[in-house]
Amino acid sequence: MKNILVIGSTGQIGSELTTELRRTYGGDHVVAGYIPGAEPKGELAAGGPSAIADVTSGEQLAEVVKKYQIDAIYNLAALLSVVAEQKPRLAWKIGIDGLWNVLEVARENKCAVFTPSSIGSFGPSTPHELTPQDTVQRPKTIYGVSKVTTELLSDYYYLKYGVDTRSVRFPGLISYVTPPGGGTTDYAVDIFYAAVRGEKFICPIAKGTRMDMMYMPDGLRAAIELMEANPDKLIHRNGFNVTAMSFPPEKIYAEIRKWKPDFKMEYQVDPLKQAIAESWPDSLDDSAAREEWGWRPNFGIGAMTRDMLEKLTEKLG
Ligand code: AKB
Repeated sequence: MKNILVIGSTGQIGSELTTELRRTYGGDHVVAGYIPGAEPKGELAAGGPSAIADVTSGEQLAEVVKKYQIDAIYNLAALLSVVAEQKPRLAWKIGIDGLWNVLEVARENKCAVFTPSSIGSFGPSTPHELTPQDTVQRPKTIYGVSKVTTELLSDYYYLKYGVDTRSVRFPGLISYVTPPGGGTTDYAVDIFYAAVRGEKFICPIAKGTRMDMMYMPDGLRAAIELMEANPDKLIHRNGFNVTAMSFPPEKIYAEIRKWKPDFKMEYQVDPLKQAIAESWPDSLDDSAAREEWGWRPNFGIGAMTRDMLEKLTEKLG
């Protein structure tokens, strides 16, 4: 059985991905990597081993990889788009200097590496409708610059050293488990918390602004299925367009109101978030992922909304 290290196991994706990987590969085979101050708790702490795995220290990563005889690393350490604009140096240090350390450790220890890219790797000059797999990537945010670099550096390590690097360009991920922090697509999660708490939602993104989104169970499956895909079938590697739905704020609001007719939303547009959102695709073409490794989402906007409302209502009591 494969041994896996999840770096960033207590974050929005990591907390659910670690649990899902443990279900598939067994608890003892999946190490929850964390940084001090963000220790795993509850099920995450009890379900298997955990270890400090800070991407800014190559030596420390190497120790963990050797100790647990790691075969595959899911590297989820990154700042999201809005917070990265406020701390560009830190975003680079974690996203790129950190990735360098991960790739070096992977090269020395023959590990496969998954590092997510994002719709943030595209920019204003990218075609916005059905954004192709291979197209212009000239983002104007540090998040985008670091995601394009992530894709290129990961490709480089594959081509030069044969490191098995793979990634997807995640859209906004919607989940009821761990809230995201500092992203442009966070509103699509926050709106559900407001609806379930019976509060009015103040929307930071303008009416008509479409972005790609995905329900977390599909996001987890995308990462795991790509890492399990037959390498002979992969023409691309870093990273694949994947999507499940694309909507503007008024569409998700209307969808929630089917279940909560009294729910209210008002717009107070945040200029930074809006500028980032407008520079991203309106909808992705994910046919390369479908053709090369059989990607298919299970949740559209209706099924996702229903499940989110149900699960969040249980969670918030
Ligand atoms: C963000 O909004 O920053 C992220 C992303 C789409 O990469 N959720």
